[in-house]
This record gives sequence, C-alpha cells and structure tokens, in this order.
Amino acid sequence: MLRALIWDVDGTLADTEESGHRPAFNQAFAEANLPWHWDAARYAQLLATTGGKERILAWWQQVDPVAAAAPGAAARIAAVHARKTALYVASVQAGALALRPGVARLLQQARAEGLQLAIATTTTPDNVVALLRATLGAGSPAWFACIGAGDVVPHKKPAPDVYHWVLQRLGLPAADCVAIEDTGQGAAAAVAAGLPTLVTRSRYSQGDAMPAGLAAALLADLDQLGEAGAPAHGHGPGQAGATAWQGVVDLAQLRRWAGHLPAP
Ligand code: XBP
Repeated sequence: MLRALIWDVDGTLADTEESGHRPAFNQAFAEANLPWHWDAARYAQLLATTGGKERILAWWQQVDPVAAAAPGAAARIAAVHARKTALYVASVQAGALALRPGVARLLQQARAEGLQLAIATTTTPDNVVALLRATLGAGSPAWFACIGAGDVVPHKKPAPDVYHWVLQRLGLPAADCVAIEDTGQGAAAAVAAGLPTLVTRSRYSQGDAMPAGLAAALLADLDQLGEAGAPAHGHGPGQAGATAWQGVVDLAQLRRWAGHLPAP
C-alpha cells in the first residue's frame, strides 16, 4: 500500500544546481578572495561529491592538498559554506527557481489522497525551507511529516542513512513509500534503504549512465514527471529500453509500477 512520497530536493523538486547552488558557491568564493570559479563542466564533475562542504573540501584537496589538510581548513570551509547558503537562500527568495513539471501536481494529489510527504536530501535545511516557501507558499514546509536534510546523518548520499532516518520518523516500512530522485547517487541511497524509487533526470544527470543493477531496481527512469499535454518519457520497471513509457506520473501510475517490482 502506498502511504508516503519521499522527495529528494536538488534536481528533483527544482533544477537548483545550475541556477542556485553553482552561482552561490562562486559568489561565496569571490567574496572570500578565493581564486576559485566552478564553470558548468567542472561543476558536473564536482557533483560526484554530495554535500556542499564536502564538495568544497574535495575541490580544495585537488587544487591545494597541503592547504586543505592544514589546521583551520574545516573552519574556513564552514565559513565559506555558511555564506554560500545565505546567498542561495536569498536567490531562492528572490524567485530564481521554479518547480519542475509535475511536482506541484503530484504533491497536491498526494495531499488530497492523505499520503504522507517527506524530504530526504543532502542539502542544507535552510535551503529546503526557502525553496518550498518560494515555490509552494509560506505554509508548505508543514505539508511534510519530516524533512531529513544536510548534516542530520553523518554519511550523505549515496549512503542510505538519510532515507533510514526519514523512514524511522514516518514509522513506515520502505515498501509502503516511493522515493523520487534525479541522480544515480540519490537513487542508490533510496534503493539501498529498500525504497521503490522513481528517477526523474535533471539537467546535470540526464546523460549519466546508471549501473545495470541499479537501473533494474528502479520503478521508472524518466526525463520528468510530466503534465497533461506535456508527457514524461523514459522507461518503467526493468532495464533501460525494455519498457519504453510515456505519460503523466500520478499516484495510480506509481502504484501500477510498484506492483511490477520484484519483492525485496
Ligand atoms: C544535493 C547536493 C547538495 C547541493 C548543495 O544532492 O549534493 O550538496 O549541491 O547543497 P541531493 P549544500 O540532491 O542528492 O540531495 O551546499 O547545502 O550542501
């Protein structure tokens, strides 16, 4: 029985990386007089490291491993990241980001049918609340039974920890939920937590290859959730290409797909 939808944020609710996170990182670097600028091609590579603080550290280790290991490096990263968060939140509040197609529709359908909603994300909690308020209204964070975000767990995606954290708070077995993700790393985290998982590819994940075992475990791998007159495209349960599908993802479709998944 489908009782809850658990949403990733970045790339899933909105395409936040290109118009939100990347410019905020770059502005924070400039303000801190760091000679770093992440263009889109570099950022695509750096997304392999989830978490903003972890991403900055991974970059610093590449360009200056001695400085990155020096005392005070973690505090410097924390300060730059705090400024990056403030810049990101301000840009979201100014309307820089819109929800992806079908997100508001599926959220509203889930609320109307009494499903629980939750968030499982690597990003900072302030970013989540700002995005929800800016796109769905001031009261929308309260629609979510729990918001698992940022440093709430020690190991970020692709570790399944944030999904375990959310499932514990929802008090539901994984089989009664669906996770919605946009990347292989996020999907790996959700699948490792035993969740039926739908992927909607985002700007930065659209060309990524999914490991065969992971691809076979997904409910579906689509380009978006779709809206009436503008359907999503991709494939349903099974290996890519085996079951080409187009349509609009709603709760009835999620239930149909979940019925086709092999028992965990
Ligand atoms: C999102 C992330 C985050 C953001 C930056 O991953 O990796 O690190 O890019 O956010 P996911 P912070 O969508 O899998 O949760 O700077 O706030 O960490």
